[in-house]
Amino acid sequence: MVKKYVFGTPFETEAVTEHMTALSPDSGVGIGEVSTQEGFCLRCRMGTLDVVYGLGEANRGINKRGYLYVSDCTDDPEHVEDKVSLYGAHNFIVISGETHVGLFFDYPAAICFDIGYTRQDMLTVSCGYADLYLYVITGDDAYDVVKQFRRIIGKSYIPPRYAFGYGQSRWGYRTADDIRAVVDGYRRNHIPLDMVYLDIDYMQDYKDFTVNSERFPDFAGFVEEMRAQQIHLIPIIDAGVKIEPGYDVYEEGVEKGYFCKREDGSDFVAAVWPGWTHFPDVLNTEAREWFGGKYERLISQGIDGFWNDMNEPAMFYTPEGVESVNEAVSEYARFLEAGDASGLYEEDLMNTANALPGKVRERLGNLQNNEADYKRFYHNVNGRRVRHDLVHNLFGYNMTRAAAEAFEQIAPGKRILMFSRSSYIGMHRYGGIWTGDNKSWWSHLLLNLKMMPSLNMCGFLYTGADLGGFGANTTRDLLLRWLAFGVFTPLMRNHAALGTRQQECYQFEHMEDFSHVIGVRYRLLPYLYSEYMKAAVRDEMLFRPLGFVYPGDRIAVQTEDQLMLGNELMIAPVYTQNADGRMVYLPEEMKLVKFMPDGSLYEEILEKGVHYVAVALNEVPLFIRKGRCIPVADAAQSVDAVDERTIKMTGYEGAEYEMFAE
Ligand code: MIG
Repeated sequence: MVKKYVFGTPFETEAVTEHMTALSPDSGVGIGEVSTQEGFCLRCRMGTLDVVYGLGEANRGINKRGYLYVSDCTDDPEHVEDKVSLYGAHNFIVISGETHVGLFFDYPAAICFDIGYTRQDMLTVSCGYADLYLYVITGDDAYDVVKQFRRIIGKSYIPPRYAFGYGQSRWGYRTADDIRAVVDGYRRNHIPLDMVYLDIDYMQDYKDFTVNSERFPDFAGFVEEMRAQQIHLIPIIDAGVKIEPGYDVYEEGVEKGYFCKREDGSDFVAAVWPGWTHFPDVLNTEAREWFGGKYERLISQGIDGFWNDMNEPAMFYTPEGVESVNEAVSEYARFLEAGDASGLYEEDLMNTANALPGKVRERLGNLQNNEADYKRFYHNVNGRRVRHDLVHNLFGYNMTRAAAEAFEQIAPGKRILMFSRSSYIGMHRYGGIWTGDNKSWWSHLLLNLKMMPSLNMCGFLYTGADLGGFGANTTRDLLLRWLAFGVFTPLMRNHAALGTRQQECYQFEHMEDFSHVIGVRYRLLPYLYSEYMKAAVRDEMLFRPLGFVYPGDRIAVQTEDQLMLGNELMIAPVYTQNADGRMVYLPEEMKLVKFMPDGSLYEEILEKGVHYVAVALNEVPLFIRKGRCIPVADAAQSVDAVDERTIKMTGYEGAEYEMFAE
């Protein structure tokens, strides 16, 4: 059962699509205690064995207990263990123990989930303003609660079929020839490939919807040339629109008043990749329609997929921020000249030889993504002016929605690939997400695994991480192990940052290992696609924690490094270096299937319990549930080339598989 409570005057985020009558919270919300004295605060006690699921794209475990998390979309590439905010804001949790209760806080500003951090047995959810909708969902078990939640937030986005292939990306591909070399490296070595991503360097001076004509002399022709090789090019779109007289997107936006504004009504300015930019006011219906319409420029040149970046929105600095650094510099100059220490920090007086005075250093350090800057601009929401920080978590959502709504006009009924960095629940209807700037760390492979079910709970099905790791230098074994997990994630993309070690599969020795591991993705495509479609159409999860399927099994409930995938499989990837296998827990008898490098399948039935499963670097293991089977095709070089006639059922004798019929 779902109950909707209203506090104060909430902002209508349109996260929930189902119309429901809002109840007054005067006699409680059925769980914990709510206070609206200073902002909003819900406190409730957790049982010792309760598990708390949810929060979508968040740090740490599948069970979120024991730490705190702040939904406050942030461009921060250092996803270390104590980071509390990443790029998304997914305010849905399920407290699961003797009872099972879901809570969705539909609130678009920063909100803190203290899940047993301050006190181990206490859940405290708090935010600055008591203006929100709170949805309280009760169900028979955790999965039942999730399904009810999914039902009220609308159907998940479905990408085109080709987007289930493997993609290569790198920040640093500049020219058509760079891209040709990548495609050639893959095709020549028979490593499957369906997509190559264009990062910011394809644009003319980082201007959205433009293409650098020196680097891509005939862009439409190049898109076609790639399509002839079964490759889709996926360009990036950034949130900031470059300020440049003569650039029509900039000029139109200014003229029509479609950019975010300062308090005095002038267009807000922030520096991002193009230099000074304005942000399109994607919370304004007309501006959203206008900005979305611009994607047509690339679609008309044959493009059928995009990724939206920097849409927290990220800022390097603002004129106001730079000014505040200058002020601190002047204060210090005054002190040096006249000995006036009034504006200085104590530490500066103690050590005037310090390279940078305290305040200068502090302000310089705060230039990027500064809290004060997020209070300096406003949105026009149906004629009402709304300060950005109050709706901060909705920007990426609405930028992506702008594109998706426009696609309906530009190419009605056509599926276009679309995924975003920043997001809020509701955006799952318009696109997928990738989980941002991870690192080439083994711990981030495990983090990738843990995030998948949490994201699915919040409706995000088309998701994945930068395989191999974005920042830092990858290693051959890390990339292979990460790919052996990535073959299961709907978005399967290898992406790396500028300046890092080359990370395309053909850069490493024994490329046949890569071609085999990625080939498994294509062998599993009939299963993965069919299960994805079922999950999307039936409001189900593609990845489930083991505890969702085996709720009575305490070990399953605590398993954080294995997942159920679709209805028939369990996966248990290797995520540590120098391992030739791993311990796997089987909550019931299952059939281990290993995709061997020679194309054969190794099959063995394993009893319920703990097993050490040997997995070489070039093998991909999975576990078929007792009495089930899955369709497996022959490997192929692209999604189009997967031959359905080669499908064979693999698993338990006599089992049947329900293939999703479109
Ligand atoms: O400030 O476009 O997360 O995937 O390669 C960095 C360059 C901007 C951040 C994205 C990353 C992308 C990078 N972008």
